[in-house]
Amino acid sequence: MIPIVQADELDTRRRQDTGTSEEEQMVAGILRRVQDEGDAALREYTRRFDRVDIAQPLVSDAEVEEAYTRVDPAFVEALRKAAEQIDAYHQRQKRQSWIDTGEDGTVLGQLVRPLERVGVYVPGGRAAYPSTVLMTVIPARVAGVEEIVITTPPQADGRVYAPTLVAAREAGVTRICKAGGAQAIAALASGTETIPRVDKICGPGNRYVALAKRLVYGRVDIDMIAGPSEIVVVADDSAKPAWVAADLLSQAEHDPLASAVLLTPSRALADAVANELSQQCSRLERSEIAAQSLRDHGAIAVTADLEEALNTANRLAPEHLELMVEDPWAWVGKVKHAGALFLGPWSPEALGDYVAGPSHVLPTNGTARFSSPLGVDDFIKKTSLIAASRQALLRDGPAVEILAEAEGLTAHAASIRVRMDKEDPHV
Ligand code: HSO
Ligand code: ZN
Repeated sequence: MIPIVQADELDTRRRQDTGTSEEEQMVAGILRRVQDEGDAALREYTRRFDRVDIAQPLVSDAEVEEAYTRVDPAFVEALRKAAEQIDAYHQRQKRQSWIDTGEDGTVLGQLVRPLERVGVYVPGGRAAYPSTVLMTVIPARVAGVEEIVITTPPQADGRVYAPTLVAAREAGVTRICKAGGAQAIAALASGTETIPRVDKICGPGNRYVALAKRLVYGRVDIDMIAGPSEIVVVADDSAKPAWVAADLLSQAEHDPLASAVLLTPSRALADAVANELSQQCSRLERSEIAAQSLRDHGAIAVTADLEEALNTANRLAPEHLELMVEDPWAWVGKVKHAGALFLGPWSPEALGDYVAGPSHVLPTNGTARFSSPLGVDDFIKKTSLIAASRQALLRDGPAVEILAEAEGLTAHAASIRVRMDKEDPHV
């Protein structure tokens, strides 16, 4: 069921789904109405699209507490373990402001400041991953973001999926709103009576959410627009076929559009993994999704050697790259493009999806060529700082004057010249 192909036939470039112009117009209309009419428009869209009447979008503390009674205590415990390890990993990513004093007394520096308010979109129903709440909210909290709002569509009974509420509380969310789709993005981008306008919107969503994020970008910042999940496993004869197959399936079960690829120089391993895949896939709860993913977007390629396997992996720039080879550390230097790298037999991707520590929000669709996993850096910004001494201005002023005059900007030059009087009694 999984195609066996040549390495050079593999290509991650998938058609980007940007939406039709009608959809774009519809989303633009939603953005406009929410901006003009606030909560009233939000309520109406929730009635129309989610078929439920929400008196007001904010989730109360009582609702969150009630959600704890609807989940297994073992789930809360596992979430806490994950949260602790995700927090510890992101603590290491924090950046310090710096200030440097030069010999002439000039002080230069860079101040690191968190964003003030961040919004996280959490999909509803089956696509709701409480783990993604931790993986987006914790990096923001560690960065020092004071207000973190999540918004998620209400279920038919008007409540929010209980595991999402629990994950939000555990992660340190400050406000939870019942709103989904483009209207939720609109509310976060422009603010309503109950939902504050945020500075950045993160999180995955359906095509309408993605379209809305694209349209509000510029007014607010957004994270990446996530594509379907991907894994590339590079393995040699030292790998256990059953383990390789299990890891490929763990990605394939996400989505019929997900992609799982094995690159190996071993023909024997390729055949054994193909065999394992058919056996293990049929036993899965989501076997139909996984089978479709393997058939349409999966592949096994037998390469000339490990070198070629690594080169191919770099060309694909996958979201996840597992190295299940005899000496994985020896190959780390060859990895140029991957969202997250998993080394050795004891590091299945699922460990990273939930508890290892790094965020599982990673660059997809080959964008690991130029972008990074979601982390603390996504929630900070920098301010540069200049405090020059008189000596420095007297020394550098003439250069400024020349450059300013070359650009025809004489007011710039004059602002230097007025300060150049060596006899000035004020200094
Ligand atoms: N593998 C997914 C993340 C995820 N897995 C969430 C389980 N839950 C995207 O990289
Ligand atoms: Zn996953």
